[in-house]
Amino acid sequence: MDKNNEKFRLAGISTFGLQWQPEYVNEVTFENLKNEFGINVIRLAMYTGEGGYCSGTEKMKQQMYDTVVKGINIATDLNMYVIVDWHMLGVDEGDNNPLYYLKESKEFFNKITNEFKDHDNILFEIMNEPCYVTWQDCKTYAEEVIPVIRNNMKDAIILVGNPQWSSDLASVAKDPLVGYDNIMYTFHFYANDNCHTDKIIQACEKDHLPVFITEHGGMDASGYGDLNFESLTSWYNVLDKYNISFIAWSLSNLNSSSCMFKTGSPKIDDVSDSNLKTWGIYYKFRVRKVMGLPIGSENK
Ligand code: IDC
Repeated sequence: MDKNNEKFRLAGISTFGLQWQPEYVNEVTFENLKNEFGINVIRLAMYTGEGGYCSGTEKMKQQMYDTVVKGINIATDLNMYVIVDWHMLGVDEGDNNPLYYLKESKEFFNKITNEFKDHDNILFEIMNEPCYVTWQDCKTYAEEVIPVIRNNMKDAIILVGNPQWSSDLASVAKDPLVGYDNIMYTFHFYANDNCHTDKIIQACEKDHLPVFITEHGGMDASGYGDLNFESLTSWYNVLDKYNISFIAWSLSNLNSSSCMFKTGSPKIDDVSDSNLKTWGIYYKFRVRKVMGLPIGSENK
C-alpha cells in the first residue's frame, strides 16, 4: 500500500554488482528503463564480499558508497523508487551469515539513512541472501539493524532476507519480527531452478506475511541457462494475484542469460530490443503488461 493506503506495486531491475559494473548507474540508462520498460524502481546491489563494500579497500568502500548515493539521486530526480541492497551472498567466507559484517552494516545504514533522512522513495534491503544459517541469526541481525534505520527514518520500508538464499518464508512465519512497522520479507526465485510457487501462496494466503520479490530470474539460479517460460508464467500469475512487487536480475552485458544486455555490448543505455538478450526483451514485455502500458509489435 502507498501512504494513502491505496494498492500499489513496484516492478524493477537490479544492477549487477556495483563493484564490477558501476557504469550502469547513470541518468540516461535509468530514464530509458523507466520510459521503455515501465519500471518504477531500481535496486542497487552493493556487494559486501567479492571485493565489495566490506572486503575491498577503503577506496573501494568509498566508491561503492558514492555509487549508491549517485543511484539514489538519479532515481529521485526521475521520480522513481530505489532499493539499497546490502548484497551479502556467501561467496566469500563468513559472508553467508549477515552477522559477520554486522558492525559494517550498522555503520553503513546509519550513514546512508542520515544522509537521506528526508527522502520517501528509498527501501532498505538489509541482507540479500543468507545461506547455511538459521532464521534466528537473520532475525538477531535484523533486530540490530532495523533500529539503526528507524533512528533516522521513521517509516521507510525495510526488506528482510531469510535463510536458503531468501527462500525460507516458512521459518519466518513461525517466528516473525514483532514490534516494527513497514517490514516486508524478501523472496528470491529463479524460474528454472527447482522452485515452486507454493511457498509464496502459503506465505500470502495462510501466513499473511508481506512479501517482496527483490530478485528473480527466468533461468537457473547460477544466472545461466535457458529461460523456462512455463514456470515464469505460473510465477507471474501468482505475483499478479497477490499484488507482489518484483525486481529482476540484472543490468549487465556480461555473458550469462540473466544479464539483460547483449554480451559485450558497449551501449549501456540502449534498452531497445536489438540491444537486449531474450531475458531483457521478455522482462520488458512483462513489466509493460503489469504497468498497463501498450505492448509494441517489437515486444509481441
Ligand atoms: C551472480 C552473478 C555472477 C557472480 C555471482 C557471485 O551473476 O556473475 O559471479 O553472482 O557474485 C543470486 C545473487 C546474485 C547472483 C545471481 C545469479 O543474489 O548476486 O549473481 N543470483 O547467479 N542469487 C541467486 C542467483
